[in-house]
Amino acid sequence: MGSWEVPFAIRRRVPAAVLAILSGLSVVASAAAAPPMDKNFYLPDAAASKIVSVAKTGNAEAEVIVLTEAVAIKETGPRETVAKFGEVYAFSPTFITVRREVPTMLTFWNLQPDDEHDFMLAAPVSTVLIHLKLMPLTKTSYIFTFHKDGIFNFYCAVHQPEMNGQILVLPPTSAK
Ligand SMILES: [Cu+2]
Repeated sequence: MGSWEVPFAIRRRVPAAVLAILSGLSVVASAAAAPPMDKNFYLPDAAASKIVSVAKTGNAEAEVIVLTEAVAIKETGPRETVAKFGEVYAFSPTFITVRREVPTMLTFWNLQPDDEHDFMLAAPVSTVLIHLKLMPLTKTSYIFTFHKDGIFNFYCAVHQPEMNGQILVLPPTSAK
């Protein structure tokens, strides 16, 4: 495990608060069964899988679709906003609630034809657990099973500081 390096292109766009979260992080290596990925992207390793595990197939008991939305972009404007803020994107929804131990399919729809996004999930202690690449005009699905309660922040590292969200993991219902 080495230290997590924020690529320069991202570093200059990631705000101090996020850099503080990301600094001192350990690299989470790809799970052995994971599909081939760029080395900058990974599923949870053994340690991270104690907090959240993912599967490509299986039975999900819940499903959430997360869109990437173009809030203000060069193709459709508004021009003044793009000039002032640069292109602005957001996840939709930005707040997701799941139950611990309930396999939940998260499907990301990258709606932009020419923009990559990603999904970087951090634990409450701010360790990066998962980093997925979300390719243009592509749906990316994994079944997530959280094993700890709490608030998990997620980020698109490409579009900081604006493209973020939170997953609230609640205890299982008493019926379970
Ligand atoms: Cu993005």
